[in-house]
Formats: sequence, C-alpha cells, structure tokens
Amino acid sequence: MIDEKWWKEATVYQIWPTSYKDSNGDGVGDIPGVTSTLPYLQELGIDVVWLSPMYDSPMNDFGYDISDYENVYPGFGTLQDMDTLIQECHSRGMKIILDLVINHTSDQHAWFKESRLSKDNAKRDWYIWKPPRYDSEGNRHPPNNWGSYFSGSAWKYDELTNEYYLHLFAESQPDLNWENEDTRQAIFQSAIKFWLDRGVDGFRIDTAGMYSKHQGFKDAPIKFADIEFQPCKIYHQHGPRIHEFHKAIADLMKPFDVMTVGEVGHSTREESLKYVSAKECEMNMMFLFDVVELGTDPADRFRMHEFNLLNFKKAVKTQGEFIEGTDAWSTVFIENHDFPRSISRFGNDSPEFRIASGKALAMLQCCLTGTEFIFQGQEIGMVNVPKDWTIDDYKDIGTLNYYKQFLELNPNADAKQLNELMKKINLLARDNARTPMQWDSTPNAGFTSGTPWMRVNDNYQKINVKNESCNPDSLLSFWKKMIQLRKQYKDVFIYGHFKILDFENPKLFTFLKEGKDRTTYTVINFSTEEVEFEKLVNEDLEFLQSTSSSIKSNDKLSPYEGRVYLLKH
Ligand code: TEU
Repeated sequence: MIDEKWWKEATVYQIWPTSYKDSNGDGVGDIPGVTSTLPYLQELGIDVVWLSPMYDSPMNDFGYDISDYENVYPGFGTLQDMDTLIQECHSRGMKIILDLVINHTSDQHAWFKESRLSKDNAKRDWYIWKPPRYDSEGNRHPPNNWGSYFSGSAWKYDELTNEYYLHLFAESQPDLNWENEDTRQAIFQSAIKFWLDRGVDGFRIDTAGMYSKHQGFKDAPIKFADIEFQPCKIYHQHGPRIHEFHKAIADLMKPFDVMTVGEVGHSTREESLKYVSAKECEMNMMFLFDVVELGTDPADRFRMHEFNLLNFKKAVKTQGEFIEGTDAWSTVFIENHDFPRSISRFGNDSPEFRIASGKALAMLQCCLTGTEFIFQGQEIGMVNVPKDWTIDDYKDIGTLNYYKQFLELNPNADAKQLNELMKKINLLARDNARTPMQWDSTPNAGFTSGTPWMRVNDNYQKINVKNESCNPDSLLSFWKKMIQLRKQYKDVFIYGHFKILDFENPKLFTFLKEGKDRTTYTVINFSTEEVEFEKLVNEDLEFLQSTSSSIKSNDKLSPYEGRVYLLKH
C-alpha cells in the first residue's frame, strides 16, 4: 500500500530564471517576472514551482556558482522579491522549492576568499587543497589526474599558497570540504535553514551524490586515452560518508513539511535506493538519468551513439520499475536545464511532426509513475537551437570549455572536423534548454523588452505561449488535458504499476498502468508512419484520451499518435 503524499502527486514546473521572464528590460529574467506568470502556471495545472538558483553569484555557471546563499543575484531582484514570490505561490495554493547547491560554492564566496589566503587560515580546510605533484624534471602537475565535468583538470593551481584546490565543475566552483564539521554546520544554517525559515517548501538537491570524496585522492583509471584528465566519479560519487551527510540534512528539515528531490547523477538501482528508500530517511525522491542520458556517455556528455525506440523503452522501463517492491518514491522527467530539448532528442523536431511527437511525449510522461517534472518551454514544444548557429551563439561554460579543449587537442582541425564538432554541440549542448522562454510573437518572444542575454530561438513566431493558449489543439492545451487526466486517475498514473506490452515492437510503445481497482492501456506510435493498431489484451477498451483531435481510423495510428484507454472488466 503506497503512502499518499502531496509531493508525490504534485506536478512540478522547473524555472531557469535567467531565461524565463524579464520584468525590467535588462535582458535577463528575474523574480518579479516569475511572479507575474503564476496565473499561467496555475492554469497549466502546476502545483510546485522549482526555481533553479537565484542566489547571489558571478554567474559563471548561471547561478550554480553561489557567492552568497543568503542573498539574491541583483539581476534577478531582492530578498523582498523572493518573499513576495513565496507568498504569492502560497496564496494560490502552490508551493515553491529552491535549488540547493552545496557541493561547491563560487570562488567569490566569502568562505573561499578566506580559505585561499593562507595555509593556516581558519577556513583553509573548508575547501579541498592539495600540494602539487612534481615529475622527475621538476615540472609541476595537479595532485592527481581527475578531470572536471567541464573539461580539463579538476584542480586549479593557486600561486598564493602554491597549492591546488579541487573543482569538479568550473574552476570558479571550488568543492567544499564536507569532512569538516564546521563547514557542514555553516552550509546547513546558511543554505538550508535560512530559506526554510523564509517559507520555502523544499529543495532540489544539486549533485547530491558528490559531497563525500574518497580521501585517498588516487589517480582515476584511464577511460578515454585521447584526453589527459579522466572521469573520476568512482572517487566522489556515493562516497563513504554520503549517507551520514544526507541523514543530517534530512534531520534539519524534519520540523518542516517539505519535499526533497536529489540530483544524484547516473547510479545503479541499489545505490539509488540508499538515498530514497523511505526507511533511510534521507531524501524523498531523486532523478534517474536513464532516459535523458540515452545516446550519450554519462562520463562525457558529448560522446554520443545511436539509439532506437527499444533503447528508449528500456530506459523508461528502468525508471518505471524503479520503486517496484520497495518503499521508495521516484520522479518522471525528460527535460531539464542540463539536457537538450526532448522533442529534438526523443521525438521529431521537423515542422511536420514537432507537435505530434511533442504530444506523444507529453502523453507518455503523464502516464508514468512518480512525481512529474516539466521544464520551462517543454509545455509549448520548444526545440533545440537551429543547426546553423555558430559557437558565438552558445553561452554555457560546459559547451565553451569543450569547444576550447577540442581546438587545443586538434590545432589543425579542418572544416569537416569542425562541422562534426558543431553537429554534436547542436544536438547535445545544455544551451538548447537555455534559450529565452517564448511567450509571444513580439520581438524577443516577449521574454524581454531589452536585448536578451542569449539569442532567442529563431522559431519563436510560431512556437510561443500566446499562440498556443488560444488554440484548443495546441501542445500546450494537450499538456493541460493530460495533467488533469493524470490527477483524475492518480491511482493509476501517479501510483500505478507499470508494465510494457510487446516490448520488441520497433514502432509502438504499448503499456499498462495498473492501479488498485482499475487499469489503463496506453499505445503510442513513435514512428513517422501509419501503424496498424492491434489490441494486445482480452478486455474491451474504453477510450479516455488521444493525442489527435480527430482520430482518422480506430484501426490505425497516425504518425506519433497516442491513445489512452481504460480496460473494461
Ligand atoms: O549538474 C550536475 C551534473 O551535471 C552531473 O551531476 C551530472 O549528473 C553528470 O555530469 C552526468 O552523469 C548540476 C546542475 O544541474 C548543473 O547545471 C550545474 O552546472 C552543475 O550541477 C554544477 O553545479
């Protein structure tokens, strides 16, 4: 018997503030902008807003580099604006969760500024400092071969004290030393308690598996012979004290009725359950990366390979069956600010099939077990950036470092190689999710009255909220319907048991969702061809919803058509 909770039934909408809604014409989204769109989100059926980092920051990694947990990035607004947003969410019966980024801070955080001053500074040990390694010729090297997630070494040399500090992400994002009790207490008070007291309803916990590093700091095994610095996840993911740390975080939150969702990264079912099994009392749920990482190497996002519908089904199955037989809870998502647009990856972003495949993905997502997350713009079918954009149109530090590294490793790259590189970047860069939100067809898509910080996707006159709001057949209108249906049949869609039928079918994705007293049957055509519809169960079917406003034939599914039925017993 599943324990029902508000945070299990919630539909969560992720806002990446830089690109969401600019209220003052400076070209950057802001908090008052977010507040102004709450009626829109409420109409969509959203219960919880997840705000990606809005803390004070030099914005090297768009807010995931925090310089002050207790303040707001001035370009986004003020603490008062946050209080208003929290209040406005609550007065509408909605909740709001923040991003908790506590694996690292910005190098501009006061803690780090102190830490770097001297080896005997009181805060020296709040970050991870190590002496250089010298070769037989006396050349200086980083302490080990660990690579950063944003290319290059994970260590940055600091002349001031002749030591290196660890940064698993950008150079300007030093990793905090969780081994130090004072550091942990400071994080708890400044990053967590401060915001709980201001009324937030929980957190999405960034890089939640990485706080506890293996203290040996050994060299990582060589995985990619073509680069100098290697993936080092085995030494920082699910480290020896990680569960002790999460139990302490959960203890701190216990007096508050909040939700927590961890971003633990790629991990096995066994490892994942240690974080989210209810009896462990750590976090409520976590994101599983099987679907979003499909076709790429989790150790290096730009190493890609082909995949087909069967691989996709397998990834959905892994996520769909994750909680079976356990007391854990799970999430459903196919987009966030770190991954390309889902229609471009798993659907079809050609003008002919964009809407149809967007509806197919919306139907799939709304039928799956777990707490549902939608990323800004997903609901209107925003897609990847056009293929002819140049590297100057990309702004993400991860993309730019990767591009730079490629040029360093291939100084004589020819036009063909550069073309290949840009193809990869176009398909997989995080920038795809980060173009300004498309509100209407006025200049800059109604995102800003000024000059947008990042180029708006060229397709905004067609794809925007205003166009879709007044069209009952739009993807946006379909999302609204599916979110309602999900709530109406929550026993089946949110809590039910997931079972794929006819797994080997290369075009159709057919599955049952079994609730306590009723079962639904979903079939979705994930191909560009018309496909024969064959009922795979004995029971009669009662029609509930289709992606198509006019079903052409009961026996045939048009390209990307999906239908949900109820089994009649
Ligand atoms: O992302 C973390 C992240 O990218 C890895 O944990 C990821 O799981 C791994 O590379 C793939 O297996 C978070 C934020 O979502 C991202 O935007 C930030 O840039 C990053 O942390 C640093 O804070």
